[in-house]
Amino acid sequence: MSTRSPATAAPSNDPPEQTRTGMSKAALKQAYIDNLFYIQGRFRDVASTYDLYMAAAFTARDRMLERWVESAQVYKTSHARTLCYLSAEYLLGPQLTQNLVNLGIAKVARAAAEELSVDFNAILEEEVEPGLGSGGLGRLAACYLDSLATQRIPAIGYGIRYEFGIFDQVIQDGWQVERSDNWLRNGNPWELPRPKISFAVRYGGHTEQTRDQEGRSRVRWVPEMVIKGVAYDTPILGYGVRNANLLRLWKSEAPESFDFQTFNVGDYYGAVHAKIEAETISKVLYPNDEPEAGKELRLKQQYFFVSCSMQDMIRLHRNTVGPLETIHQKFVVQLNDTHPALAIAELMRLLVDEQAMTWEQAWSITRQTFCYTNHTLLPEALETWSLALFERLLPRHLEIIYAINQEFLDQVRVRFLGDEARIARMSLIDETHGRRIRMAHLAVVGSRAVNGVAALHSKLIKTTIFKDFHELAPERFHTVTNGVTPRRFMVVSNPRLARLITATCGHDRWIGDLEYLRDLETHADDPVLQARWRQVKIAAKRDLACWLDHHTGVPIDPEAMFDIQAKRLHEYKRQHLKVLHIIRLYQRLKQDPSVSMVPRAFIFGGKAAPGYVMAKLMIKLINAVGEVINRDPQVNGYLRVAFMPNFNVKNGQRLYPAADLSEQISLAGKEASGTGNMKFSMNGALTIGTDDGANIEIREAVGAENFFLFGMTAEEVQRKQAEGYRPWALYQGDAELKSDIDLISSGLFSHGDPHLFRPLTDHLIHADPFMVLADYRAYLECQERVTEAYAQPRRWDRMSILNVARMGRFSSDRAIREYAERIWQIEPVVLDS
Ligand code: B1H
Repeated sequence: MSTRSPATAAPSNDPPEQTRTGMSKAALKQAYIDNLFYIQGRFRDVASTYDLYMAAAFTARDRMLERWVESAQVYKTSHARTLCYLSAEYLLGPQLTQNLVNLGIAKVARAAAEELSVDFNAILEEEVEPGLGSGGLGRLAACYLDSLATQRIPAIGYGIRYEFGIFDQVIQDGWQVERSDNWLRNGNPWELPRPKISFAVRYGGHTEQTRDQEGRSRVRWVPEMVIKGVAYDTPILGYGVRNANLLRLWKSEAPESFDFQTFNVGDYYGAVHAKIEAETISKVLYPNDEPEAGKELRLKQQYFFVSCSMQDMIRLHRNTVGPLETIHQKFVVQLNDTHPALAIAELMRLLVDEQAMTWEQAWSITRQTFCYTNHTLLPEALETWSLALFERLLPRHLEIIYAINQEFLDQVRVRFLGDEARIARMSLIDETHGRRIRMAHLAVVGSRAVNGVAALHSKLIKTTIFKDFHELAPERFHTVTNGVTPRRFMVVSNPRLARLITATCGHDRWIGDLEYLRDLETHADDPVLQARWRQVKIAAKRDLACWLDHHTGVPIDPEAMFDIQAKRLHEYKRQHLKVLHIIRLYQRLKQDPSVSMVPRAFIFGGKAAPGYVMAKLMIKLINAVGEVINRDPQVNGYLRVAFMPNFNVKNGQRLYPAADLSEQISLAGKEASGTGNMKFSMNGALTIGTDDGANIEIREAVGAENFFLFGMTAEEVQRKQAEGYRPWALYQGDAELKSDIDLISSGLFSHGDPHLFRPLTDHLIHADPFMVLADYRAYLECQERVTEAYAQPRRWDRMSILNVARMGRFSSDRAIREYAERIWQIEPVVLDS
């Protein structure tokens, strides 16, 4: 193609009015050329790969907008409820392939591009993913957006348009180094700025008592600072349906480009400073596990997006339905953890102060509007805000929270006469650690439904952090086990497997209803399928090995067992337990070079919070052990260790299809659900895992004989901790364990420096809060069973096929249907045609 005018594709067979968004190959080619020309201002000969990517993205987007407008029109006239999903994080991942799959044109679009001599894989590599989340919680929100649209639930996802998402991780000398993620630098073709949809957000100042015209007392908030939130919309398509929903992210701006009043009195620099301060609010995502750092800005962020979202919800209600008294019938708000829990106080403020509603009516509406999902029991992740900071930033909201608390505690007093200890435990204000606001208590008190994210987790919240609340109102507690979208984590990331499943089942209905994977079950022993299954796996392993070699310099034999642990680095997830296993195998080989072993490639991926010193040391340890093992010809025929840098959605999509073994080894009771466990298993990896989170339900679903379970149960953990856990005794009592830890302390992995890993080894021996030592022996024994099974390929293949066949339950479609039916009471809205 060597053209200067855009109109060069072959004539289209679509009717003329359809050419812009036609789905035929000819229409796609024409649209592609047009977009390259009219949007990028380029013709083929001078177009960069990035221009080609943008043209492809706009070609997809045009088709998405058509569905989106249609959905908006139908939703507006239907009386269906709308779900507002409030989340501080959305880890969307690359958009192009996902959108083509959901449009149903993945194949034809690729063919169209190739006929134009465009290397489709190269343009996919060009895409920068929006990393607007830090881990499972953010990715869950993205899976739920996909499934909400697919299940035809009218929904708006609300969040923050961070200018910098989760940092990019590079590994230097074995250490994690953070690089800022400037994902917007080349523009974002998927979003539509909505400068006219903007709201004022206020901070600071004080409140005043006033009276309205009827003489009723009112509160007026006189803020110190006012900024503006502007909407940026991203359309979200469903799969196999015409429904499209909306992700609306807020960007903070100064109300005017300059504060002219200040400017006129001569404080030009002050005015510019105020503008910068406003823009700072949506500037950067905070990685979690960051103790205390940047707290004030984080609270500002939370209030910022929650205030814009609640104002927008009221505006939408006004535009469509009308009387504010019915807003809870039109909208349900789901809080993704406590990060948006301020929305409860904000809706109260808007209704009472700005809409002049009575407190009683406003509270009744608010209580019927919100639902809250808890994602963690870890004490350090349970959000609290210092009262002093809160009062300084949000004085009116503090008054509202006090009023909610007083009314709530009065009820508790009546129910549990004289139980003052209970009052103190349940209060929204924690008086034990210098006065702090407990966001989880606000979320529970202000919601009509509270849920955990897996069966065990939901049971634990009822018996630990929310025990008192459960006693007060047990009917409000629910469980919805997490799920992940098979579109992204099977169809997009593992097309070979998707094709094989479709060919074996004789249909592709499983993509829209994952229970249909059951059709694979009867073929689990079929040697022909098993051989193909193995080919698909080895091809994915080859792809990953090639990528890892290129990016880490570690050569890996695709025939080795790929044993993968990919998730955030955290002590409770116990990457160091995995390292102890590797060191054990290493020592076994060194002590007896004639010993034969199933070759294994240990592959890790994951980011550590920048301020989490121990997690960063764990990354260094993995790389240090890898360096010694990979270099040693005596062992490197059997063992390899690689650390995939920058584990994000895109890189995750390279890992899941290639895994033979999935490591889900958190201390029982600590991982609320886990979702990586589901992604691996859907791609045919077998799981070695503890009795924790969704592992338990995965094991039930796939069958105990197809799952490698080890370690203590959550109850045993609790008992052991109550009895007094003594890691030192375990260390002294197990010679192999001792020698594995001692090898780390010896300096072998740190060029002779015995101090480098001391903080880690000392902590294990003397404190070991996540009981690595207690599960060490059981883990090693279980790994023996893994090795034994892997040595029998037909048995392994059968187990792998059955894992996939029985994963239907872990589709996010099922999770969303449960939310819609049991918690939200929202009906699907079917679009014609
Ligand atoms: C999960 C978080 C989280 N639980 C604080 N909690 C954050 C906490 O930025 N922060 O301050 C961010 C995230 N993330 C995860 O949620 C659980 O650990 C997983 O077990 C679970 O699968 C996932 C989704 O429910």
